Amino acid sequence: MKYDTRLCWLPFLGDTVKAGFTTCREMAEAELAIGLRNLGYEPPVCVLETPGEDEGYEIQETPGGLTIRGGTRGVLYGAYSLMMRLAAGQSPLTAWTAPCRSLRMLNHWDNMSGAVERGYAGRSLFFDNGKFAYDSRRLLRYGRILASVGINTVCINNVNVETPADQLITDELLPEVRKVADLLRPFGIRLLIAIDFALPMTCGLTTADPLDGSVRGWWEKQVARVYAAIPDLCGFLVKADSEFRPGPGLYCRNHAEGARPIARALAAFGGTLVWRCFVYNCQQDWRDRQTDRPKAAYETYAPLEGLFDENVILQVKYGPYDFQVREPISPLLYAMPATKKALEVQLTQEYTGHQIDLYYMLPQWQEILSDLKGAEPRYISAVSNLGNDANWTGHDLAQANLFAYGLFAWYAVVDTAAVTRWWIALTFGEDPRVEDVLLDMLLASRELYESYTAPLGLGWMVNPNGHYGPSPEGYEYSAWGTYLRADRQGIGVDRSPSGTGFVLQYPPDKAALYGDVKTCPEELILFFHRLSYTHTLPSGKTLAQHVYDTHFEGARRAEAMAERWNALEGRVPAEAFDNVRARFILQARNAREWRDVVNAYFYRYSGVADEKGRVLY
Ligand code: GCV
Repeated sequence: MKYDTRLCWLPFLGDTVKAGFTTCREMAEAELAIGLRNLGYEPPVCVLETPGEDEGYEIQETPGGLTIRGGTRGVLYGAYSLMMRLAAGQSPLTAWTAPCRSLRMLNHWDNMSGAVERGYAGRSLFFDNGKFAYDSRRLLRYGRILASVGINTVCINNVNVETPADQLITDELLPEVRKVADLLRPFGIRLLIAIDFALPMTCGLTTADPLDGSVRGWWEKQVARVYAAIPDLCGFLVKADSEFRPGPGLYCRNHAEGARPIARALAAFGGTLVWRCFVYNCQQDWRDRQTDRPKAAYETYAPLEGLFDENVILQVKYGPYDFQVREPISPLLYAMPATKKALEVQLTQEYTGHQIDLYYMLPQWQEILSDLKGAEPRYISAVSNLGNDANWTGHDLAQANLFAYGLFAWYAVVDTAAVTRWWIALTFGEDPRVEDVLLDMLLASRELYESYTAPLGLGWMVNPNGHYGPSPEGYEYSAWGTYLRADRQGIGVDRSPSGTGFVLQYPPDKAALYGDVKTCPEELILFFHRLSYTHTLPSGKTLAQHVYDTHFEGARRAEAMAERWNALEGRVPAEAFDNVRARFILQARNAREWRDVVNAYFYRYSGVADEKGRVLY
């Protein structure tokens, strides 16, 4: 069969989705009619809805054919699963499966202008020029792609709700939001809307103080209006007191107080308030050594355990900084066991290569989850990597991150290699040579990217603002709280109990592990400790030599990856071949630049000669 990589991983469904349905069951039957025919599968497939169930499903053999039995949304998930299994040459049968997490969210950072904040795949799928502007056929395909991997909640607007034009719940824009909700409903997808904490003031109130009665009443009225338009809305998403966005701090209220009036208004309609915890002082004085940015979220929220309403979910980034390549898990995720939490990951490659460099995230997510054993958040959210580029994600191979995210969100623990192979087979067919090469490349991509960028958990050596390419001190002289504090003696911040004390926010076993330089995992050693350049790492190398060696090796491997891809010419569709080849060439160049800049930086500060004589400047 002819396949087209622009279609993500469902080429057997073609590029048209039937419209006009209201239920997942109708959608499931329509999709099966197209997909099974294209896959050449003839036995009858029966779709049965199980009363009282929502998302679970099973696929069983019945006389002469197959039966998908599932809940309201489960029947659609079952239909995609069946077709995706057949398409990859697997048995279609599945025992009953239901998701580990009831909210599997995708957050777009799309502005009404059409620009996507931290977007590397073109412009918004939803907005342009201050208006809703989308191709509804493409939005139906978007719904199909998301539903095929079980994503059930999307926020289409940026958490930075900055201009009056970005406020989606106004009388003018709400009917437009409703149309999108209607389009996505048959895919089992509900909307979240990002709202501005200070919206009451944009709309004429003199305050947004959450303890003010008029503010409470105002939110009640707005929420009632929104639910009249979209009765199955999931709820609101809020970024407050964060990076210049207004929040309860303006009124000396804490975040539980800040969330309460909005949460109560939503609760009346069964709605959820997703409240982000990306809170820190972004105007920090570099001389202030008491303030340590990674400590901020825990300091803000942990004391509020038990004070948030039942329908509030705290959305916490996986690391205490901001989606760096290597960070420890945020200590807030181990805290507040009685509070609902969502793990936030970032599919869009803000600090991880801008969808130019290859960076496959599933191994990292699995690592996060295994570290969180016993404290796994019940919900999950990912910042979208999608845009209006023909291939959705800029880099063809970045589609793998969306696919893996959906399965990871559903199953929590997955077989990394099996999921990755499944994506490869669906996207590129079943050529074992292509599978081998791609599997290797994807699974090694994070360590590769890490090896030529900021070393040993240090982070933040990126060019400011854009966050692509090297600039070791790009953030050193600004107020964002991301200091490396390098000098002739050493580099890094001491976060042990005798330093900033950040480690003490962890459970005791983790605090002991990270707090002692002798036990701290090597890959995080500069996150937690300040070390001299001649410090001997567990590998036996000095810090400086480790940096030189990893950077030379990383740049070499990036080059080798580009060559390995070239050998696949003719085995993958020409458009995909060219798309990836062009990016691998850029990645190899980026890796060389990182190598030279980071090595020179460490050499000049340390004066430690490279024992192989390669670092000369
Ligand atoms: C949406 C980082 C990004 C911002 C982003 C912010 C957030 O700081 O650089 O673009 O804003 O995270 O997650 O809110």
